Amino acid sequence: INTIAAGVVPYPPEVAERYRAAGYWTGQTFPALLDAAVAAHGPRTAVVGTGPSGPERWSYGELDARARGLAAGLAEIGIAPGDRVVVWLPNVPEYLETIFALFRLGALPVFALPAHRASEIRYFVEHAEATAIVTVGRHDRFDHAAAAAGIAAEVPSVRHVVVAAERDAELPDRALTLAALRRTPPDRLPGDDVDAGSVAFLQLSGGTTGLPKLIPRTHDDYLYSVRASAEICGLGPGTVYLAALPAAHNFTMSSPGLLGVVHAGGTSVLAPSPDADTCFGLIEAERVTLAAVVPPLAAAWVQAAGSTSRDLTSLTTLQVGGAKCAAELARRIPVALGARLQQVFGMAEGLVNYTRDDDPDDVVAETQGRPISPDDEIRVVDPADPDEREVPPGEVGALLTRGPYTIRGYYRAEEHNATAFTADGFYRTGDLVRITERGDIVVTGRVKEQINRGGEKIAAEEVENHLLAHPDVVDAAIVGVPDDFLGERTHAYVIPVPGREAPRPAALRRFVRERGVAAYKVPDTVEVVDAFPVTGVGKTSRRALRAALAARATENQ
Ligand code: J2J
Repeated sequence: INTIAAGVVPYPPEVAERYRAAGYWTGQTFPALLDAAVAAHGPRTAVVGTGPSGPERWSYGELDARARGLAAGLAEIGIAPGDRVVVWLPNVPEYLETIFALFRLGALPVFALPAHRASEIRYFVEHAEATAIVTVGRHDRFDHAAAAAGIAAEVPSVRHVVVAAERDAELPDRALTLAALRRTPPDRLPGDDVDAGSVAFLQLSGGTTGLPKLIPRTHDDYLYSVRASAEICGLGPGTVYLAALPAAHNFTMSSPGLLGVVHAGGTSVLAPSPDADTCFGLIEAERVTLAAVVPPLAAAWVQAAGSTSRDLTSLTTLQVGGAKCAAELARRIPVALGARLQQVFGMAEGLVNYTRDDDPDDVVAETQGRPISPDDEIRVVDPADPDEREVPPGEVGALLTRGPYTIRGYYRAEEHNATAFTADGFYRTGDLVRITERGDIVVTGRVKEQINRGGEKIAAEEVENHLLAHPDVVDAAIVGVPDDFLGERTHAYVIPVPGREAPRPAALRRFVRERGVAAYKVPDTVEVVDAFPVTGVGKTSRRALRAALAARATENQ
């Protein structure tokens, strides 16, 4: 079976053929990935974590039995191959059970982050025409199940809300518990016959425009990146991986992440929270060997390591990615944590770069590594040149990429795709980079209209649109300003409707939060102004305005 094709930009057939011939695309599907793990490592521990019913520890055999049983229950309520299902779960073992159940069904997870709130989830549900939402009850002082039920009541495509909760948990109308859907695991399920060239799931983009984008990834392309990542990072059955960041983030999932661990037959430990206290406790208790974090977390862990009584000696590698890791921080990591650093520069659209184990220390500290695949094509071009000519070797330019696991288009986004991709299929990453003589990538900045708040991506326009929804606001501009801890935080300039009382900064922040957006998108600071306090950009682009405002806000720090 082929899952979905409408709204997906396929790889050109001759390119797909080349990737198959080169051995990158092997025809392996997600169900086959789990089959292989069960066959080779059945009794080994696949996942450790705390779910709604308490601590869990499942072998590969148990994970598979649960996934099959849940798949059967989901099929019974009408979830079918090709259906999109929004997975809105924190780091609980049921996350893995759910995604493999959906893969076993040939249904497509749409990965939401636990921090997302109703306005984002509603958009994913509508854009993907999802038929179900899988979530938890109360988590992080927010009732996910109630929010999901509210969306289900408004969006006609959604027929079910499934909640990872105990069987007797109190649930909103129309919601079912995941436990109530568990059946006797059947031998065969529709996903066993899925075509590896078809789309396996929809991943989220960091976003640069008013609306987030969905990223369609195929079994073939994604699992190539997972297997190759597992090899680069030296994963094996002895690997114990700590998922400190949200499980659904592309980094945690695939670089080499939870799926790389399944491929290698190792153990994944799901951290309920990324703080040093929780994670150091888990590292000690489970003898964690590998963990992945964003730079602000790495800094917090380095700090905490000075006074911890926990035994961290099992940790051999700390991966840092999602945002630029300062060289000073990079150099402190091995000293403070007794672990090797690996820098990871990746994106949910595809391309992932790693520093390698045998790289010199300076390369590991100062570069963001090099691509996974010999067939990752990299072009560094002059961002101001309409013909996008390459800059001379070693100079800074905008990074374009194409390759065996980089998408050719966002899901149902024809108009945006026309600017996000070149005519010959390169993805415009929006990152500014230079390539060292050795061929390593150094990220130096970006040209995209996105703020990277400690690894969490914020599209300026999306937040501006929320501010513009306020009746007393006529215009708004969001800019990123340097922050010691996060690398960058957000500052909003807001112009009130003339003649009316200007809304207060705190009220505007509350307004954005109450529209139901992830907390990390709420502007860190708001400044109410009569006019944007920069001159000379009046008639130019929004981008030029933001750049000038950001420069000004930074100067005023
Ligand atoms: C500078 N900028 C970085 C880095 C990502 C592995 C790791 C990270 C992501 C990810 C991912 C950076 N230094 N080391 O998907 O599989 C910024 C760039 C990039 C954007 C992508 C993975 N690592 N970035 O962060 O889709 O701007 O993926 O284009 O969330 O994060 O963001 P995202």
